[in-house]
Amino acid sequence: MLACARIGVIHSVVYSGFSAPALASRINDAEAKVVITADVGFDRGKTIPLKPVVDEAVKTCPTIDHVVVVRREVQGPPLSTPKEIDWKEWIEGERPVCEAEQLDAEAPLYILYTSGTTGKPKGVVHVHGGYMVGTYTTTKYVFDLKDDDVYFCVADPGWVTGHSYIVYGPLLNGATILTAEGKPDYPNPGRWWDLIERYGVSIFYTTPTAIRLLMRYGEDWPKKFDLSTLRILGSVGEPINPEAWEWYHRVTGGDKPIMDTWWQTETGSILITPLPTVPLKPGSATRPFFGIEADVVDREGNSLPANAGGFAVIKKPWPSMMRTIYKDPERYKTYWFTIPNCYTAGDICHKDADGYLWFMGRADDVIKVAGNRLGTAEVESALVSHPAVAEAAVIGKPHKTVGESIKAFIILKQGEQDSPVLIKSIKDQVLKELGKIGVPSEIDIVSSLPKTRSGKIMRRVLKAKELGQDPGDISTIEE
Ligand code: 7RM
Repeated sequence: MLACARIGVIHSVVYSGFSAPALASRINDAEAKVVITADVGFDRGKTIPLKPVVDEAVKTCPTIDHVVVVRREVQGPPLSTPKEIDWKEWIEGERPVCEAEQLDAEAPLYILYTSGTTGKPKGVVHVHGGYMVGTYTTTKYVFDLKDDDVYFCVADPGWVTGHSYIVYGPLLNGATILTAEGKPDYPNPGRWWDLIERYGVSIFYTTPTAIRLLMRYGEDWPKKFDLSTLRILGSVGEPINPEAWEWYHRVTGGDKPIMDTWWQTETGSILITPLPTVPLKPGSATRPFFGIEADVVDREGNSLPANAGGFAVIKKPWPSMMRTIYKDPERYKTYWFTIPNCYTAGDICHKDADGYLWFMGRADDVIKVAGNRLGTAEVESALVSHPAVAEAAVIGKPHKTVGESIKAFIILKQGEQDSPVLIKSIKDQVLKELGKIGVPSEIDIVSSLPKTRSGKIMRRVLKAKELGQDPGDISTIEE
């Protein structure tokens, strides 16, 4: 990524789990000339071949001149020259210094494909100047970055968080970063806590889904390690439910502020977030970063009063906003013309009396029960506040009398058993938290949920399956 930025080449990082057709469609949309791949990847102790997927994909990619292979296996198959190049041989003998290409601030830096709910993935385009301003500034102030910090972000580089908060933001600040391959519970659920102790990590940035995964294994794992070097914590990717917030806070010492950062691939950098000095409310991303003007509005763009649910919008441009959807300017316009005079994020949200923003999920996922709009996050948060529940996903199903009924899919914590008594007590918990309107009429106990690589539950896949419909693009699904 950095080498490309240096010489002014546009990069497009993709998730290593893509199928050959999913990879080919992104290569072809971008008209890429070079693919860089590892021969294999490693996942939970297994070796995952990557090169064969690339081989299959490039058969249908006429623009590709070269495939560069980073060999991680000791004994790999021979490469077919001259099209295929061994990474090590490629860089051997190269000069250690390379002058930076001088570019216009608006020159494209990268394209990152993000899945739309339907149809083909969108190529979000970021540019050199504004993106650097946004990622540099937010990393510096949101994480109060100091020279002696060790900064650890566990995102996947194929997700925008990896771009902005492993690579560009921290490195523009000259930060010392730690990055680790693999899953949080492999070889055991102490993996990240162990790394924090070993490297003296002071800033740790992760996702609610990872926290909930680790919660399943209990508090003994973090307790085994010395986490006293931690100073500031971060969360990104979804609303963090209060249970997960409290757990994360407690196991890391009980006194470190958690920066719940709201942003999107399209925004490039964090827009709604606390700073370390801002009073926190678990579950709220608090208020806009400086320079950002955000609001909660109705469909016509009218500002809503405190506590009323509506659409999250940004009311003026900001440096790191995407500049276009690659080769699809019409699709770009939908962000700016859905609600007049602002950028529509596609999230539903409410603002409390202190001006704190509470994100409740994607507008597409809103469930309407007897005229009441419920955010998926509200119901899921109520479900996981039950001590036996580890993860929950809810969908709306068409219902004759109330419009939609709620169906929940639940993963139980280790050692818990499905039973009618348990289901009843889970429903009672939601009743207590949200009232009758939020109680699911159906609950299925499952062992996993369809998620993206960044841990977002793909509710539309659950819904399509439930209703016997076509799930659309599922290339970003992790399992
Ligand atoms: C960074 C990233 C964007 C969507 C966004 C929201 C959700 C992300 C938070 C959040 C509540 C948060 N980019 N989202 N962060 N919701 N609180 N702190 O995730 O393009 O992959 O997704 O993620 O729905 O629109 S993304």
